Amino acid sequence: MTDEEMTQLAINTIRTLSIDAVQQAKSGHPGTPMALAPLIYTIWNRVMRFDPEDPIWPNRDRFVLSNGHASMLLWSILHLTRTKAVNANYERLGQVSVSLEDIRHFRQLDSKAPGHPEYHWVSGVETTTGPLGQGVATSVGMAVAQKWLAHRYNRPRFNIFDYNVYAVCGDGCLMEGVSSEAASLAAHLGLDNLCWVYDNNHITIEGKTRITFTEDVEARFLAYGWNVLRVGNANDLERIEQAFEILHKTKERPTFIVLDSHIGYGSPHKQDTAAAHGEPLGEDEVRLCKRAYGWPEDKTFLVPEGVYEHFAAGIGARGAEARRKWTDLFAAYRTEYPDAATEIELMQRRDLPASWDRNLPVFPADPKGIAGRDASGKALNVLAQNIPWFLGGSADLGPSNKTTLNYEGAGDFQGDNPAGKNLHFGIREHAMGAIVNGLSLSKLRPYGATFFIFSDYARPAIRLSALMELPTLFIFTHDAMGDGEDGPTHQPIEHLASMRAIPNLVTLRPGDANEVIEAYRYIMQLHHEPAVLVLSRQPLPTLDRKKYAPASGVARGAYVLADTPGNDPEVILIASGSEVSLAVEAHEKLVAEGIRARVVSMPSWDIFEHQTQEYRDSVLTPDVTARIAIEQATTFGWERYVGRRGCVIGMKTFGASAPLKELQRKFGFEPDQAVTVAKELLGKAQRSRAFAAA
Ligand SMILES: Cc1ncc(C[n+]2csc(CCOP(=O)(O)OP(=O)(O)O)c2C)c(N)n1
Ligand SMILES: [Mg+2]
Repeated sequence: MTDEEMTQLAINTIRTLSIDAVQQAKSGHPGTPMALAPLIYTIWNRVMRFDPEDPIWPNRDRFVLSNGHASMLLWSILHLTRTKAVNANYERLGQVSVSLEDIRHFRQLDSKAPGHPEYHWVSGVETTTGPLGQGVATSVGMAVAQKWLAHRYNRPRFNIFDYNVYAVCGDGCLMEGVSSEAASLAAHLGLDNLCWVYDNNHITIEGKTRITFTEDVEARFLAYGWNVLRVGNANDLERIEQAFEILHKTKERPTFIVLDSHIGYGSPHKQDTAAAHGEPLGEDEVRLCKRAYGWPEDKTFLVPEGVYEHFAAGIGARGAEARRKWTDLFAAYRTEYPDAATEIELMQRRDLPASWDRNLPVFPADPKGIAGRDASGKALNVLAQNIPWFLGGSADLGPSNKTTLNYEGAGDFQGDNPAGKNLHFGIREHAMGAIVNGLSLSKLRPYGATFFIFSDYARPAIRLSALMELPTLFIFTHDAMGDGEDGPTHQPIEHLASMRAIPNLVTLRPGDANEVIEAYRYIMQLHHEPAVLVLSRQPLPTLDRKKYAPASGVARGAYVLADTPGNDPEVILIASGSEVSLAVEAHEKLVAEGIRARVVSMPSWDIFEHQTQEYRDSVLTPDVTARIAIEQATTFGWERYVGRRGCVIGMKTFGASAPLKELQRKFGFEPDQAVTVAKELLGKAQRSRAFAAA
């Protein structure tokens, strides 16, 4: 067999595995794998530096399949390259990541060939994709990370980090706003290590793109500042390879390759139609396709002789050699630069440097206090100096979010200053979320920030962070009505509930400056969960921790902050954030009137839910049914803690534009209100309007 014939056989193996898997599963997307098999073949077998033996080798090229519905491309190539599996502790397991059995069980429970690419479930998947646009946007974070890592760790003769990032996307990805945000920033930053290949097939689910997508995509990317190339035939391997050669020579601009393709290539009845997109071809059409490829029509899941060996001789040999060279290089690097080498190794395991939390401030009691965002700013500036690879920024609200790192030498990340630790995302919250994910997938410790209200604009990426089990951090300030005059467009209501509803996401709303610090202490030690930190704009009294319980209780999600002498409450006030000091004030008043009140500070439902039943019962004593939750957010969900006989002082409407004090009065966020409700619950007062409203 000639080389060319072998290549064609390998490409058709990708195609037919994809076709057979979708047919077997009776669901999935065959058309795009059929069209893009030559592209995937070229990237993997001829271009990428990736060692299937070690899919987490730090200097590997990254591959992102942003059009995640074409997942069979990834399962096929991971299988054919015999990429090995690693576990969540980054240990290599020796077995293959995706077996032929997995592919036979495409989209079935427990198969390592799920519907869409899932990071953390399948080794070799660099990021979870499926929500269109996320993959390409995330790839920008990966490219930023490479630039930052190269600048920090490379030395003369030691190119420890010099990898590229390849992302493949379709019409859908480029219609989504998030990709535009990310593309704009990628060009601004001059990310010449980044390449997006656009599968220009003129088809989406509803039919031809002419019904909805008629802009000049190339001109758009040129205008952003990308280097735009076009390959007019998706089956032309030489041209595809040539385009990547140009990418490698291009400086200071990312590269965008428009690849004209035919969805369902080879299918006599479905090629170039939306029918090839989202359903199995059908038995008869499958046979016709195989005939067109010169494939045995009655064979399924066939990997012809020589195909595994062909990939082993291509990406296998090239990747092994590249990794071997790098491993030797790194050994020499370790001798010359032991500290830098140690940092790189810590980072790979998501560990922190020794004494990462030294100099974290402790705030003295202060009735005037300090804003959550200000305490956070102090913590960030300490942590970023202790942890070199802890970095981040805001979507143009740094001065408001107090997320700017302003210590000497922190610097701004720009194309000409890849050392900078302050990332400027611009007003691009959604891309910020995805880029933060990309940075984290590259093992940096990143944070992104904006007003809590605009978490809506980043939510899809935050959700993926949680799904991927990434230890990212999202800092959201202006957490409630503190910025009163801005009015209801800026006042979060349902946002806490919405964050709390995302599985595996740790949401924290600390009640004073020391709780903010403890929140950071908790967050920084996470390995597999993202965190959302919800902070006040306005000063919150710093509680006297000699009088009240220590802020270290934050690590348990909720804790008894103030209690009755015998730890024997008749009413429990539960609060988070700015309402904690309100609850404490109410507590003082109740105690003065002889009512046995307890205050529970509850910065995090998520953390609390993970405590033992015994601990939870010690905080929320089961037989105390007089419970009041106080939170400047939707009442939605608080029933679980106050029970049927409790009461929630919260929001059931949008807010309003007015000074904070007036809003607090209007919506009942005042200590006297809490006192009244407590008495009502205990049957010690007349039923009031407030109680009826709550
Ligand atoms: C954010 C988002 N919206 C909608 C979908 C559902 N969806 C999956 S594929 C697809 C069409 C994508 O068209 P294109 O990217 O051109 O892919 P092709 O059919 O050409 O492979 C849609 C709407 C999705 N996965 N993500
Ligand atoms: Mg398309």
